[in-house]
Amino acid sequence: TIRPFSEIPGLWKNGVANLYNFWKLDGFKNLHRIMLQNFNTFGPIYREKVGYYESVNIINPEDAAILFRAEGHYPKRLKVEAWTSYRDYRNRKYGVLLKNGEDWRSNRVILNKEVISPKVMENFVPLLDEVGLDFVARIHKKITRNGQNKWTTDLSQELFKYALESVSTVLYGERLGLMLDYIDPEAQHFIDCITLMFKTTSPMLYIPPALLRQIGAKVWRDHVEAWDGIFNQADRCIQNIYRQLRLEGGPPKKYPGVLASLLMLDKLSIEDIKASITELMAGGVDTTSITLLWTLYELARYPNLQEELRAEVAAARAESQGDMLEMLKRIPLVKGALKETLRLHPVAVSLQRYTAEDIIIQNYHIPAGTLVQLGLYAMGRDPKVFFRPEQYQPSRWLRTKTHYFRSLSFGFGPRQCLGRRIAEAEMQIFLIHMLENFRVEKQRHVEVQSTFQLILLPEKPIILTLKSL
Ligand code: HEM
Ligand code: 2DC
Repeated sequence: TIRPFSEIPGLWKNGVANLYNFWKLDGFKNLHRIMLQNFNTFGPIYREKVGYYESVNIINPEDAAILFRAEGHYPKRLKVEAWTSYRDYRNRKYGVLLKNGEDWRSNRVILNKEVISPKVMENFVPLLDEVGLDFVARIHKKITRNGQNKWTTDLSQELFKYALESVSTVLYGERLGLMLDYIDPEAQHFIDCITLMFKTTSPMLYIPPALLRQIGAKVWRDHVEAWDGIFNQADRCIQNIYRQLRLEGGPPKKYPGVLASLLMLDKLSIEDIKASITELMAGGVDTTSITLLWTLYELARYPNLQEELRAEVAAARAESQGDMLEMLKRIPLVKGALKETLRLHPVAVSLQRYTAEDIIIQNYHIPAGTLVQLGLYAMGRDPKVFFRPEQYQPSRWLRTKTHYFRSLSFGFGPRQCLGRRIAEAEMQIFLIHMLENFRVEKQRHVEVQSTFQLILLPEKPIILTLKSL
């Protein structure tokens, strides 16, 4: 017999009391650990209400399959009110990230062609390869200056710059120059604004931004300042390309970037294009850079694996005579490493959908319109889902059986990450160049945990040593 919705275990009766307990557990930073613990307490499904945020949580791949089958034609994830409130407050349009319904779909279909179709990857790869080469050249210079044939550092700032340079070169078809010694202070400010924007979002998942705005709370003010900085910088970049396009007139000789392609295509309004380009630029920094940092950390922990990856890259280089597009087809273990990093250190703690129809999960009835969350972080560490989950083992992804609703780091279906292909290519190219040039080491016995700042970040700096090969 099917059990009713009201019998799902969990704490969902008193949102305010739960928010208080959540706050006492420092829940704003520990969401991933709290979710893991809730699955341990309640089993593979639980209901929860914290503040005004109400959801049903699941962890099994089979249940994820049921959820995504019921996502409907206009999949909708949790509305991040802090982000929509800012746009409403400043009278700015929503981009693809925040739109819903038909408006989302029609924008997304056009963006898909310019951002994640295989056809455009041919244009992106050479641009990204150039940034990768400049990055390793920059590290070589740092090592030389250091004078000891090695450089020990927290790479996160360098990686933020690599990520912003990569996504910008693809969006605008030109370089920002962030791999140089003296960078535009505006670009650095943009990077800082993104971090602040993420950090100030998490409390507002539980406390309505409208309320925080009324009482003039600092989080809200900081959040507005952060988005203002993001939009100002993106506006400058967009204006610049728009002006160039006006001056040039005729069709460009080389690939002009996503923005110019969208402008020439003339299928989306300029305001819609600006909104989504801004989101792509902002979404393209902390996500890939932190994933790369975690990957280097794992490779430093497993030196033998690092050598195995290096050998794969060397063979791929030889077979493809340096053609990067070809090379990317010959590095399954490098791809497995990135999947493995995202399994243990996902950017998104959870995936969410509002169900479009009634479904049954774990024998409970779940009515249409319910917010259901798949605990990605918890799933990645569940021994029932992954054999020896604590081990970093890229080769597990070489078996197809591993994949059934388990490889979900970028989300699923038509609403999955729009930046996915850019992110994957950018990260693969980065690892290729790093493995070809440096050995990565770390101090022993240093374990780094995650902290939740809307996305999951390392809770303390990751210090690595890079040695020239
Ligand atoms: C959405 C993960 C990098 C732009 C998402 C979602 C996830 C995700 C889980 C939600 C998908 C869903 O609900 O099914 C990641 C990870 C990244 C990454 C793990 C890198 C390691 C990027 C990059 C960009 C980007 C580089 C921009 C170039 C976006 C956008 C959306 C999105 C615009 C919203 C798409 C929509 O609502 O239609 N991402 N992301 N992401 N991501 Fe990413
Ligand atoms: C955070 O409980 C935890 O890709 C919440 O590039 C549920 C939730 C909702 C939406 C998720 C968010 C979590 C994590 C960060 C995500 C976001 C959707 C898109 C965003 C996953 C899981 C991200 C990082 C985008 C951000 C682009 C933006 C800054 C312009």
